[in-house]
Amino acid sequence: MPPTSTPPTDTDSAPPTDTDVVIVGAGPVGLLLAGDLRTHGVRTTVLEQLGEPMTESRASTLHARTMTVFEERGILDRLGELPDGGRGHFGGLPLDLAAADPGHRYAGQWKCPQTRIESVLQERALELGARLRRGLRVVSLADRGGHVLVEAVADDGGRTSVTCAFVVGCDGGDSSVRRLAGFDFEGRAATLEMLRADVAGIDVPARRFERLPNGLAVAHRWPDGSTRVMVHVHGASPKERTGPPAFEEVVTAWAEVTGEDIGHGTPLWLNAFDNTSRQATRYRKGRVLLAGDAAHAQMPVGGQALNLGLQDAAELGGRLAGRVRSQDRDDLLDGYDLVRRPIGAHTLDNIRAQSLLLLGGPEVEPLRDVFGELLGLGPVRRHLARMISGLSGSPASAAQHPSPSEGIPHDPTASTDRSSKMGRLTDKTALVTGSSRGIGRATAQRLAREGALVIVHYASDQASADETVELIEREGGRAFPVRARLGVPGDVHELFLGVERGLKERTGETRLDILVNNAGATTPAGLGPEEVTAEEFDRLFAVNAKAPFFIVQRALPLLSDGGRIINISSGLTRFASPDQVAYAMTKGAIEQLSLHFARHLAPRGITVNSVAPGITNNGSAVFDIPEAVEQMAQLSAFKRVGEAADVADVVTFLAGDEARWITGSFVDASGGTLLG
Ligand code: NAP
Ligand code: P7Q
Repeated sequence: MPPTSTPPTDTDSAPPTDTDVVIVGAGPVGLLLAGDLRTHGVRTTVLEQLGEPMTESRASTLHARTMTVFEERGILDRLGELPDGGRGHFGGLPLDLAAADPGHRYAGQWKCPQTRIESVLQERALELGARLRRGLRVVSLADRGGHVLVEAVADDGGRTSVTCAFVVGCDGGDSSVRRLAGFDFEGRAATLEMLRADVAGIDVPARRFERLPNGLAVAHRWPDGSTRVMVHVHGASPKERTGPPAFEEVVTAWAEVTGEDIGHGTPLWLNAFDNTSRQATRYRKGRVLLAGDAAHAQMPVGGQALNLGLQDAAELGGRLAGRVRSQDRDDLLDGYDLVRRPIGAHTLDNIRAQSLLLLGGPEVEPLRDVFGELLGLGPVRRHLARMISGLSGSPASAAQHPSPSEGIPHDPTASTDRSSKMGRLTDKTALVTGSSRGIGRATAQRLAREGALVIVHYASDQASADETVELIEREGGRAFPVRARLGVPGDVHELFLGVERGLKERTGETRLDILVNNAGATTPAGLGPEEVTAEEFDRLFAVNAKAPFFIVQRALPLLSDGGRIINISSGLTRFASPDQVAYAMTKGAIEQLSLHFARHLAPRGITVNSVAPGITNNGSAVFDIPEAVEQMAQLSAFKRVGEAADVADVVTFLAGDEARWITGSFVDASGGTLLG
């Protein structure tokens, strides 16, 4: 009988198990997870079908987020210096992955053969006390209410059984765990096939995704002198296969596409892969979980499959450990599905798009031309590079840049669990002005992650506001956009028409719990104090000072007792920068708003505070220029520019119950820029 999703019935009297967690599959994903579980003291057994570690290196690229995951666990030290993987690509079109975040210490991509990753992860897992049993093929799983009985068959036919509290399938695209537990695996069957081989004794020109009239060819010389060739003949559909392709097939396809004969070479490794795109409809079924390729099948392009899988494991370890410790924390496991499945789905979409660009025939050329043009635009490059690097504004990638608060990011069992359905702000409503991008967007995302229904206010950039809402919804959060240009007559009225209508539709009332005055206008660059006109001065005050005052005034009847007002100021109220004098004056004004309203609203338990960021990456073009970023970074005591998330975390703290005793305060969130 497959395990079911009925609530666990284990109690203190449940029978003792052989181990807490059985991981099926000793690939990179299973081994990373095994090590992580051991750091939390979870008894962990890994069952692997192969008697010996794999000798072939399917994947070899590590992305920025994975590098951070490895660094946090000391795995990078074990791997030693890794070569820079150079520029990346999107569907074969050049894309510098460093564009994701030039300030990130692991911006770009890094090379390490999968065999090396596996051996280091295995060494770590074993040192930490995981048990690894090789040569065992799992043949049945049975939920015995409170524990799972796992049965496996050895190469010699002998049977072994292990009882455990949880099973994690890290057993790849052809996962037995997925099949035995009855997970649905939905998506699209393959339509196109590619052949790969490592071949010794051939000398062909190096090729990076060379599109030729008959197909696509890639050739890359390994340090040992052998050559990795990859070839797709336009339209070649997947064959029924029971094993790897014959070398002759590769030779024929290579000749058809490049006109070159590699038949005299010696094949060292042969492999066929296709553009299958499938994902488990859930990542957890009762006591069985899936991670890596077991949870999602995709074309291996640009190393995304490996990185996605490793990031699944990184998210799961702390959660599963928390659940093993506390029977009432099923929410931790639900959170794993909630966080990782949308990221998987999004990655699969992007891989499908890439496979069309890469493997399509001449008919995709116009699309490639347009894509090539788009990739010339900084924000497009950054968007795609962030997605591939695992640095999109998603919960699992919250550690975009190691920030002080993320010292132990893989222990999500603390009360601040980011994706727990019962967040700290569940049932709260929040208005974040100017949340179409930058600090406002990051704040909206974090408040929503804590359970708040967020009003995403913006002035004109509807597409970006919609994207903020979409990012929130993709993580299971709730949000809606409201448009209102601030600093013009009728602005606050327009804003609250949208706010009240939206709240009424969704909650049946117009109660507002949290107000973040974030929208702000700045002085255009190059406008010195002598050049500021009366109009410019008035505009800055209208948006940055007058509008927040009247927003607070208008919000008073809606604000709940115990509510929160957070005004975004700037470190420039304490740091002299003459070009920004008028802007800084407006921020001085908003700090006064906090001080005096704090006193006024204290009887209602409403706190009012100012948060002052320093230079913060809000996605504007200047943050695409590494030299500029480097220079700006020097102002902070931590020698980096702030990330929007750095500020959003501070705002989210002030929005919570934990900050009830702070009011009328100025909070410096500038990474020590004011320390001198
Ligand atoms: P940003 O990326 O420039 O985004 C500004 C946001 O405010 C957008 O959502 C924009 O909406 C909205 N907005 C601008 N003018 C508006 C107007 N007249 N009416 C309504 N909405 C308007 O912002 P940011 O850099 O994240 O800054 C957010 C806050 O932090 C601001 O108060 C800023 O002064 C402060 N701050 C920023 C930094 C920094 O280095 N980034 C440093 C210290 C303080 P649309 O997209 O629809 O136009
Ligand atoms: O210099 C800032 C700064 C800036 C700018 O860079 C120009 C921009 C982005 O158009 C507006 C802006 C807003 C700011 O709040 C700051 C800022 O807070 C700051 C800057 C330089 C040194 C220290 C700072 O805060 C401590």
